[in-house]
Amino acid sequence: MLTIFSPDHRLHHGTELKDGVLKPSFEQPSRADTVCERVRLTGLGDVVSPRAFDRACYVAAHSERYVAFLENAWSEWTAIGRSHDALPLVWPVRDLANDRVPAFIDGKLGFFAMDAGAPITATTWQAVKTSADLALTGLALINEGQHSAFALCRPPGHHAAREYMGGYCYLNNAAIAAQHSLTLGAKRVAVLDVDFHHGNGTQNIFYARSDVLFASIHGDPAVSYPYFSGATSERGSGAGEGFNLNYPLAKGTRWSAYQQALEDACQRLRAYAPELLVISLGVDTFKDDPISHFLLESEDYFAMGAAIAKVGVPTLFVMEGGYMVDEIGINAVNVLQGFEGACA
Ligand code: SP5
Ligand code: ZN
Repeated sequence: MLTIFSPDHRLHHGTELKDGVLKPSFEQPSRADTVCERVRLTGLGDVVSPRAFDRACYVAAHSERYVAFLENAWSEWTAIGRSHDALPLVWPVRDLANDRVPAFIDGKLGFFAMDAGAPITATTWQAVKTSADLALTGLALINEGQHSAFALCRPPGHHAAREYMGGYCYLNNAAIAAQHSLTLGAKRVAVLDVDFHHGNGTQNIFYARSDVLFASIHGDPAVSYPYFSGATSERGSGAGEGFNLNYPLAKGTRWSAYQQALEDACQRLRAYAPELLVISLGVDTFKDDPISHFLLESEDYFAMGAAIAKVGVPTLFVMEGGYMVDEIGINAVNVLQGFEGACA
C-alpha cells in the first residue's frame, strides 16, 4: 500500500487549554512523523508526496466563506497586532445563532468554530491545505488502479463540518476526498469513521445525502467529546434518511464489543455497494490514549483492518486522531497490515 506524506504537517503545532493553562496540543507533529517511521520500518510500501489540487475541491465539501475565513484568519488576526495562536472565545449558541458573518476576526472565529480546539497559527493554512491534498492524492492513486492508499493526514479532519473547525480539525480531508470521488463520477461512496470521537463534521457534510453512506463508531456522546452529536437517533435527513449510521459505545469498550459494532457497520457498508470506501482512521481507541476511554490493544488493530477488507471495495485510509504517540505508528500500521493480509 502506498502512503502519501508531506513534511508540511510540521508547519502546524498549536496550543490547547489543559487544566486551565495553554499548553502544546495533544495533536502534535511527532504523531505523523512516528506513523511515517513505522510505515518505513515495516515496509508497508513506498511513501510518496502529494500533488496540488484546486481550491474548488475544498469548496465542494465546505462553504466558500468558510474556506476564505481559513485562508485569511491569520492576516486578520495579525493586522490588529496579535501574534499568539488565534482561538475563538465567543460562540453563537441557540438564540444567538444567525447567518450573518461578523466583520471582526474575534466574531468570525466563533462563527466558524465549534470549540477552542483548533488554533490558527501563521503557517496553519499551509499545513491544512497540504493535509487535504494528501487525501485527494490518495483518491487519485486509487482512481489510477491502486486497490488502497494511506493518506497520512495531519492536521486531522473529521470534526470539521461544512462551515466550522474544531477538535484539531480545519478541512475535512476524508469528506473532501469522498466528495471529489463523486465529482469525478462515482455514484456511491461510503465513509467509515473508526476514530474514538464521533465524526460530527463528516456527518454534517453528508447528512441530507444518499450518495454518501456515513458510519461512525465512537464513544457515547453522553460522556465523550464532541458531546452534541453521535447518537443512534441521528440517521440522516430528507433524501439522506437512513444513510447516516452512528454506533455510540460505552466507556471502557474492549475489542469484543467493538468488533460487533464494526461487523454490523461493515455488513451495511457492503450492502450499500459503494465504489469507494474512505476510512477515517483514528487510533485514539487505544487503551493508553490520554484523552479517550476505549480499551483496544495493539493486536486488535490487525483484526480491524481485516474486517474493513471484507467490505471488498477500493479503500482510502485517511489519518485522523490517536494521541498515545509511542504506539500510534504500531496501531495505525497494524490496521493497514491487517487490511492487506485479508485482501491477499
Ligand atoms: C481528531 C480528534 O481525535 N480530535 C479530538 C478532539 C478532542 N478534543 C477534546 C480534548 C479534551 C482533552 N481532555 C483532556 C483530558 C485529559 N485527562
Ligand atoms: Zn479522535
